[in-house]
Amino acid sequence: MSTAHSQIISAIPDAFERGKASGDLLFFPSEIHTHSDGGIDFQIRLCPALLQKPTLPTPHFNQTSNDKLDPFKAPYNPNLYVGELKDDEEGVEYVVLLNKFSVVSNHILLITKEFQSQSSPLHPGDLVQAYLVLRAARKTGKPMFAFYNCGDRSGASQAHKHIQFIPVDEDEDGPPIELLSKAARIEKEALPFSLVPLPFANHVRRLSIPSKAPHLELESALSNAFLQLLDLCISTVRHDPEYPPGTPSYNVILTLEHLYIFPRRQEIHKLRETGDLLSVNALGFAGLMLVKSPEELEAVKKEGPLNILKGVGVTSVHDLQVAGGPEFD
Ligand code: B4P
Repeated sequence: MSTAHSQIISAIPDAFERGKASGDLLFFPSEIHTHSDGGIDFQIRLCPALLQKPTLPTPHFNQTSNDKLDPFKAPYNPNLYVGELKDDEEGVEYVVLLNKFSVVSNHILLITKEFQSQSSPLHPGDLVQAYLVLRAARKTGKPMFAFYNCGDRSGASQAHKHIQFIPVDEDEDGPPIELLSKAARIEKEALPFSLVPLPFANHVRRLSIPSKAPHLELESALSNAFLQLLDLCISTVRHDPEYPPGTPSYNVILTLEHLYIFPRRQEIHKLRETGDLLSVNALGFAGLMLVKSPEELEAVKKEGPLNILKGVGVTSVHDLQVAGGPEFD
């Protein structure tokens, strides 16, 4: 395992405390409410303090940088800076920053040093570096999972390419959705599958990557899996006559064992009960929802997280076409 990735993981806790103490990292306390829906134990995080979060302008997801609005452009705030990584094969450099607006401790972002668009797909180097961060995190007993909000209907608020990482409990290998994927019995690991209990399109690939796989093998396994899922995502949205024109939006989740893509129709869900607008990002599809008031919490429980995700996701058209589709224990 690479020293660079281990060093990043080891540097996070001190950097987080430093960021908080400096006042440059804002931490918003929250409490978790578990709510079971469709076999997934959703964690709904109630975070009233987020109502105090400053409202930032949401830039358009251009292919070019808008320096004035880009918080991920050098020079980096030393109180949010964790370290740097380089993908030697692709020659791409990355910076690891702490999330300035943290709801979960030690939430980090892997950003491209040069501007790349958040509407662009994950490239082989992005996938490899993200996977190596996850591997280092698991090895040091501080497991994490990664997510990527791609496109302007995905819940993303920043246009500069950034993959995010959130820690999970030591005895967990990923977010709540991972349990469903682990339980899926599939015939061929090299084929994508869908989690059929979910009432929206979802494309998943199991990753069986040996821990000592050389860089090229890792890169090929991850980029092949990603391209398979992206093809399915594009074909899913093409089957939807009402899908808005333009580049599709989607959410990506990466764990050491699975890669997921969820096509997105819209960013915001209007809650039936309260009329509140709920912004959903990849974390919602991972099984982690965020609400800002007890009323919103009750409204989410009543409407059901899966119905909410169905509202912002896309209808599935591929379930019946999946070779060796999953069975569940
Ligand atoms: P995006 O992909 O653009 O969007 P996001 O995660 O949905 O965050 P958003 O900014 O929309 O925040 P929201 O109020 O919904 O990610 C951009 C990331 O960069 C964010 O993490 C943002 O905080 C961070 N960022 C912005 N400016 C920065 C700067 N100058 N330096 C460093 N980082 C900067 O949600 C508030 C927070 O809660 C977000 O961090 C979000 O990721 C997190 N969150 C959402 N749902 C959650 C859940 N269920 N559990 C835990 N955390 C959750």
